[in-house]
Amino acid sequence: MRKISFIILFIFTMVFLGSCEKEKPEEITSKKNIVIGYSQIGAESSWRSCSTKSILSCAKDAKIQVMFDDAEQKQDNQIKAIRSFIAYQVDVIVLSPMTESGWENVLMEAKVANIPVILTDRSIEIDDTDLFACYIGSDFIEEGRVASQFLLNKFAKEKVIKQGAKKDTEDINIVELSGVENSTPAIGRSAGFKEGIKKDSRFKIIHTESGKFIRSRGKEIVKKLLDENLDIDVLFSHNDAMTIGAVEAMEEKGIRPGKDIVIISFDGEQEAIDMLMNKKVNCVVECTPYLGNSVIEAVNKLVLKEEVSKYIYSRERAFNEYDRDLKTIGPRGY
Ligand code: GZL
Repeated sequence: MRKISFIILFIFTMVFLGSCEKEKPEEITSKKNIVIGYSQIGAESSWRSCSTKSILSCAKDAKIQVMFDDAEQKQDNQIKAIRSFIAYQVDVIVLSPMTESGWENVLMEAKVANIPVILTDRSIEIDDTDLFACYIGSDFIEEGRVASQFLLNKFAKEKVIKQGAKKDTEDINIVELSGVENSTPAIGRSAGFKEGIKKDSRFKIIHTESGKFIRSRGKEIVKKLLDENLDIDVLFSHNDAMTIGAVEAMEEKGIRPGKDIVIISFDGEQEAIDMLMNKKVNCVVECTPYLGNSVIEAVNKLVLKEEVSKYIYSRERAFNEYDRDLKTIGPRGY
């Protein structure tokens, strides 16, 4: 079934795409038709769907053909797709790796076939970094640090957050809803956040569980914890999809999200920004899905054998309840 969908999707992506956002990547000077193989993780969040569209539409605008494969959240499917791209002798492979390990062999096959690999959105843990041409995406550790800084500021201002708390040194209990285990965003956001909250000994992560970046899993986990009467002061959620599910679980229990439980989230999806404006979420750390321009520019350079920076990090910001300009946030597009 997947093979057929692969071919159909390939035809689809060449026909029904909107235009690329913002400025257009510079036109390629080489004559040949460029073909790239693009292995995408899946469609688990609005963020993911937007990141796919960004790359496909920018490729279309640059007249670059795309062999696209949706791996349906399975690394094995990504490895199979990469082997198909190698067999087809694409010019460049674009890979959003589901998790950080297990890529050495297939990337060595791409190297032997002389096909450069661009990592986008997520990175990999590998000894030989020559096996990929560049990484284009977020600095997730920095995203985690930014989230911790919000929390440090908030609790510095509001010492006592629990009703009837006896002293302002009382522990602040944090539940961590993590993303896909061993994925770069889950590893980085957690590491950056934990590094930051060390500055205030009241912060205690009392429970960590993976919701795999999926809304329904976020809801299930938080419902279970609330049913167990876990004393939660803060929810640290690795993406907006899980946050939205968690908010549903809280409201079904009569708990006021953003007030009874402080909520920090990542991505910057429209629904999360709306919740921030409605005071149901306290901080949203942006993770831009608009990587298409940077990816296609890197493709063009690699085809021309030009130098490409090894790490190309997105510029991102955070939104929180203390911002005075929340109303000026434009449509997010995802
Ligand atoms: C981050 C990306 C993550 C998003 C989630 O770059 O890999 O995966 O934060 C998505 O929404 O599932």
